[in-house]
Amino acid sequence: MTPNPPLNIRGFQVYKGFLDRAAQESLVDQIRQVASDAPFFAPVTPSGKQMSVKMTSAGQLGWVTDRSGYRYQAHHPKGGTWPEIPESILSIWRAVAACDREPVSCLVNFYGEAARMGMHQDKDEGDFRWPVVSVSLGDDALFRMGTTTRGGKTESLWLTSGDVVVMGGDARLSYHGIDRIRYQSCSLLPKGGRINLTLRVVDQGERPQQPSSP
Ligand code: MD3
Ligand code: FE
Repeated sequence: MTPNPPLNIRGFQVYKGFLDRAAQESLVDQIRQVASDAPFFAPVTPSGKQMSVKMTSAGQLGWVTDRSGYRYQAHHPKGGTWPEIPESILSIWRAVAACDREPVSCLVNFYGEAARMGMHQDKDEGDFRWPVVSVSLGDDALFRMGTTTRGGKTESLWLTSGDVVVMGGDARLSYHGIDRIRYQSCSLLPKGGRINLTLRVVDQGERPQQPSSP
């Protein structure tokens, strides 16, 4: 793993082609293993809307949403703890995150043909001093990054398989989303689609988190 220097776009560090094809394939194997222990589920927003992505997690805490709100929790919605974050995924964090903390959560988002993710901020982590690291696998995705104000100026960038993005510092609370994917643009996942991993440090203090709303 000898990365090209990152592009810096609005404070987001974008490492194009960070993972070669072999590394991507082995990550997909690891994610299949995670998903066999903690199956993908269909998240529902607090207002009752079905999200178009499917999700699961690895690590001590996973991000979930349902009618009671958004939150990190120690168990899968169907019960049981989340599997550990695979070592190969932790090593990506160590290579790019430039911080002493290890991630406690690895959210796995799966995008099928029509999936997207609306503009939002990530604010359920309790402590925003730590970066968030994102890994893209499979089909190309149109990533939109904004500012810390809803409705502010945005810039778009195609993320492709093997790209790694670090959101830290001022960019940590920026609005961002995925407008669409280019279905079957990449052969990594035989049936097409995109997987995004997001690695995060979550600090909930002593108590489990109260669910939040948008
Ligand atoms: C910018 N996921 O899970 S990853 C999410 O591709 C999420 O699945 C998208 O946004 C995806 O919350 C985008 C890029 C990303 C992740 C976290 C961020 C960008 C971010 C946190 C702060 C700012
Ligand atoms: Fe996000």
